[in-house]
Amino acid sequence: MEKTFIMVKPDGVQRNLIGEIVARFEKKGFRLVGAKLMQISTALAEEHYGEHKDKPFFGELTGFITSAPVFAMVWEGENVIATARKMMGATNPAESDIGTIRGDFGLTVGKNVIHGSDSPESAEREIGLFFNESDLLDYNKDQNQWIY
Ligand code: IDP
Repeated sequence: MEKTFIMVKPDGVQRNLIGEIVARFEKKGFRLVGAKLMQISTALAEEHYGEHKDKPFFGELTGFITSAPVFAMVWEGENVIATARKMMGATNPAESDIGTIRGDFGLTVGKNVIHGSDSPESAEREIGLFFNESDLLDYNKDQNQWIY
């Protein structure tokens, strides 16, 4: 089953949105397989956002993501990578549809509440950066028989 890396960014944690965001993924039918509240180091931030290292906002982005705790998660389910991106909404909250997480809770691209992997390759890389294999649990959820 497909897995993706989802992170409530510092603004989402400070604004008490962890529960709201977890609830949306739970209610959709996805299964939480790992989670932790953590403070990201500069080295991890620079590696995670490595594809943006030449962008003018790279310093702002890594500075922001290391400024306060984040809530890192791994979610599993059919088509979870693409579906989570739809649930998050467009990168810039000004363009995110209402009903999406960024559309409902964000106003600016720098503080857009949530991160989610954008491809299977990113998901594998990001899960590996933030979690050990042993942090991820495989357990039965009886509700799955009513979802699949
Ligand atoms: P994504 O988070 O939707 O995948 P990316 O293009 O990978 O979007 O950008 C990573 C993050 O960088 C965004 O979520 C956003 O917070 C931040 N970002 C993107 N563009 C800008 C910008 O122009 N100024 C400040 N931050 C930006």
